[in-house]
Order: sequence, then C-alpha cells, then structure tokens
Amino acid sequence: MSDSKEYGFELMASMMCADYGNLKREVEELDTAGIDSFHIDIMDGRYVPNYAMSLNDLRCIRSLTKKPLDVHLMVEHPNNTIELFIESLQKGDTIYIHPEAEYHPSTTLQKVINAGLIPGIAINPGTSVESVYELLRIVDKVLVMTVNPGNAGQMFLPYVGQKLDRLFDIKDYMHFDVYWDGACSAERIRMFAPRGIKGFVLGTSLLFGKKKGYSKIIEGIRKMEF
Ligand code: S6P
Ligand code: MG
Repeated sequence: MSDSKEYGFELMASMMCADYGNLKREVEELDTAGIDSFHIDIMDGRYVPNYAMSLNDLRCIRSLTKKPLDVHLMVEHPNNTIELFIESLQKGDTIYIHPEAEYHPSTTLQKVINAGLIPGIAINPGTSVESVYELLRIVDKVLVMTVNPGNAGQMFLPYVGQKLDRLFDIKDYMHFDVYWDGACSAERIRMFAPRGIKGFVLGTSLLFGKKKGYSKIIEGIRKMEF
C-alpha cells in the first residue's frame, strides 16, 4: 500500500465543521493528530448564503496553533477587507479569494503577495479554467470546489473531474498546486491523490463527527487504509 509520503499530499481540517463548544480542544487534538493545516471558511451571507466562520474565529485558531492557516474567503469584494485578514495571519498562511467576487482580483491577490502570504484562488464548479487563466500566472494555489460554496455536507459534483484534468495538464508549467475542497471521501483521495491533487480539505465526509478519533482517521488516510 502506498502512503501519503509517496504522493506528498496535505490534509486540511475544515474548521467550520468543528465542535465550537470545544474549539480549543478541537484545534489541539487535530494538531496532535498530525493535520497539516487548518482551513478557515469565511462567508459574508452575500457571496454565499451562509456565514460559517468569522475573523474572530480565525484569530482564535491562529493563536492556538503554529501550523499554517488556509483562509478561504467566500465574500464579495474581498479587496475592501483583505487587510483585516492579512494582519491577522503570518508567513506560511494562505488566502484564497473567489475571482468572480472581485472586479479586479489581481489587485487583491497582489496585496496578499506583498504581505508575504501565499496567494490562491478558489474555483467554483461552474467556473471554467479559461475564465481565470491569467490569474494562474500569479497564484501558488488553486482550490477546486467540488461542491458549490457555502455549506459542508453536500454532494460531490462529478463534472468537476474534467476541470481537474485540465488543471493537472498546466499546473507544472504555470507553477501552481491544485487543492480539493468539498465532499472529500476516501474513494476520492484514492483516485485523485495519484493524479496530482496536492491537498484535501477534510470536512464531514471523512474527519468530523465520526466515532474514530482524529489520530486514527488521519493515520488511516496517510496510509491509504480506509
Ligand atoms: C464549503 C466550504 C468547505 C467545506 C468543506 C466541508 O463552502 O468551502 O471548506 O467546509 O468542504 O467538507 P464536507 O466533507 O462536509 O463536504
Ligand atoms: Mg472551504
């Protein structure tokens, strides 16, 4: 059996799925269990019909761990508030924006780059690679949404597979990595890790609300023993 070291994939915990009655304990347990980073879903109730996490949640989690944060902004016009996020983060953290939510996404991404953080874009299921092609030249990460943004626990949208193939073809010469967000199951890790997904966001499908502890689950994924 191959393990994640061979493929080198990363595992991110989708913190909107965590138990907020025990947030500190959740962060500590995930940290100890070997999660690679903490995925923070920020929503504004406009770009997506939900709120999920806030800036204060982000700051709280930032203070509880040394591991990187992976901030997924599902907000309209992130350029208006990006400084609040930038100043709450540190080197090694990532900010993803949705290009459709911004008039001039490259201006916003440039602020992320200038701050020494890792720039990324999140691509919705209905967004083509062609429509964001020029941005691929300046980002380090592309977060492919395999569900529509806004909620955890949704069904995987299989038509996203063709877009992943297109991104795998161009990722090396355009210098970006491809990440997966939404309905990440064991079967999909098994299928897509060898094809070039660099990291998976784990939510209700595989990590949270299970009978097994985080260490066992994460160890199982790394060994590809599901
Ligand atoms: C959804 C959000 C995601 C989810 C995560 C949930 O808009 O961006 O990060 O929290 O994907 O995972 P699951 O396994 O419940 O679909
Ligand atoms: Mg997300």
